[in-house]
Amino acid sequence: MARLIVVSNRVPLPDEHGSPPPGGMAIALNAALKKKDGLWMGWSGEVKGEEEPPALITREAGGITYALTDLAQKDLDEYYNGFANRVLWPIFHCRVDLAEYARQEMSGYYRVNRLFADLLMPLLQEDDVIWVHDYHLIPLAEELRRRGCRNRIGFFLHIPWPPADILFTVPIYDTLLRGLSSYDLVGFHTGYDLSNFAECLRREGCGDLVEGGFCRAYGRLFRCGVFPISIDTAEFESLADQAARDEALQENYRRIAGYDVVIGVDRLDYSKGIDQRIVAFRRFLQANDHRIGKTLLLQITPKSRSEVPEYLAMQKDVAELAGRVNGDLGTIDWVPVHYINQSLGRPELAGLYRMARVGLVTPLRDGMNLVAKEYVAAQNPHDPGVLVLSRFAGAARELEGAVLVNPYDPESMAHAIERALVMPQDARIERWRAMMARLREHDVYRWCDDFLSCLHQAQNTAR
Ligand code: GDG
Repeated sequence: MARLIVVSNRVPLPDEHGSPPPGGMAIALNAALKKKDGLWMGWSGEVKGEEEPPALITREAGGITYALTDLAQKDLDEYYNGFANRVLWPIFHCRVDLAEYARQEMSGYYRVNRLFADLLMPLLQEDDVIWVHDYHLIPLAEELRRRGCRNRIGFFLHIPWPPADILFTVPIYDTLLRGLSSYDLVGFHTGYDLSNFAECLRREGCGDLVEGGFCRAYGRLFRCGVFPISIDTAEFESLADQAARDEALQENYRRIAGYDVVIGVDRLDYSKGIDQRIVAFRRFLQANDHRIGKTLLLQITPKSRSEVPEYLAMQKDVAELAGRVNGDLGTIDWVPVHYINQSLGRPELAGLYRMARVGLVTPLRDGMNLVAKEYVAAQNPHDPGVLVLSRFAGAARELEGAVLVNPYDPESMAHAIERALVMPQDARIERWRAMMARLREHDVYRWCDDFLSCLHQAQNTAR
């Protein structure tokens, strides 16, 4: 049996009982790894001294081998905080204005990819299948091939692929494009991402899609496809059911249970449109007097990437904005924006999704957005809430029962919130059923199986 090797920047490690950490993707990949005697490689999350030689620490848990490496501070600053999160992340989310390109960080990015290739090569067996995740590791296949690796290697991009003119603002965009041509399979969330990728190749004059799900580029023929990621739908449904019966949790929610709750859940990230959402919520309250004192926005936003300056600045901006709306509109007994800048447990999150009448998921751009899917899966089938979803989230291409909005237009968002709140029950049920049917059929296990079965058939060849 071919082993499965997963490589990602961070590795979600199991707890002391060997159970995978919460989160659909980690659970699905763990299940696939367990079936295939698998190995998961990535950064340990620890920083090592500059002088210490690179090394892999391996450990077994729950039938999976974890191979982890520490990174030097300089590597981390240049590869992760630098090129990955200050160039690729903003540009792939069409925020060219926020990209800070530095040649040195780009070399750090390639240096860490070479390090990953050096460390992984000795662990590989002849028929291992390798699945590389996300923008941190685009050059990994090319580096492995240089070291003689002939295994099947797949790549999945968790974030959007940008339009050509946006990608071309990265000074080394051609090296990134070429790097992808070393994979056997390159996967995206949506057809839009795939067609942007193809457009980049065409405009560069170095390739295009060809029939049958293939791409010909830089003299190579490899597979390309669309694999929309999803959630563990059944698990989320059952978490929400349990939360609805959990007296302690319900007691916790008592203070907000009498209000119409509109919920937002996002990592603190400028791509998620959190400040635009708060502005739209203020507009909604101002335009709908009868909602004053009766509706609140519950915005749950764990901190992320605090080492990157844009994220630190945003932390302050969002907190100030929430405070301003509360100061301007709040009363002694009503706080319009409940802003929680911490991570909550998944059962609690599921319970809050269930109690919220509106799921307000309005990223400015998002590869998929799992929160939108979690909100749907957590609803009460007899009295579901309404998903208000940005048209710029990958999820908008699947969740046809959502009320779609333009997150740049506060008026239309304000209008959509009111429309969601007054939507009759039968219309809510009809919309919810359509979305839930999709999520039941296309859960994260299906995503994982679809990608891996395509990868098993794929083979990069010179053409
Ligand atoms: C990237 C792409 C793509 C959030 N707050 C809490 C919490 N969360 C969980 C949510 C959800 C996850 O974090 C966020 O997933 P998203 O998909 O919304 O966003 P990214 O982190 O940006 O992920 C994205 C994804 O990769 C997968 O391919 O969909 O487009 O950007 O699961 O529930 N979880 C807990 N407490 C919180 O406070 N427990």
